[in-house]
Amino acid sequence: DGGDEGDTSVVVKTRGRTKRPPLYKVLLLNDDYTPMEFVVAVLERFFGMNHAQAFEVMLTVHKKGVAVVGVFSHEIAETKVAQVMDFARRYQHPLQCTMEKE
Ligand code: TYC
Repeated sequence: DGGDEGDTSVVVKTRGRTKRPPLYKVLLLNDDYTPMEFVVAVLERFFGMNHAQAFEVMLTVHKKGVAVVGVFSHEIAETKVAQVMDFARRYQHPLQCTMEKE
């Protein structure tokens, strides 16, 4: 009787460090040619900002040269960068967006 169900034992690891996945900052860079309204539209469209927030962040980039526009997992950060770069290229603006490990 029985005997053909194999070993059902489970090994449970109870200790050890839990490593959270690294986060990545998405950076928007200033340039002399991309229209301010286009940058505001990018921040609204891809980073979920309202118009006032987007305008404020755009001005920060314009004045300081760069700003962090969001912090995401590696995959989401890569997607945001690609979306912004594709959108800028489509409208032939030189806007640059990059990511770096936090
Ligand atoms: N410096 C640009 C201008 O004067 C505006 C600008 C802001 C461009 C932010 C890029 O990431 C940027 N038209």
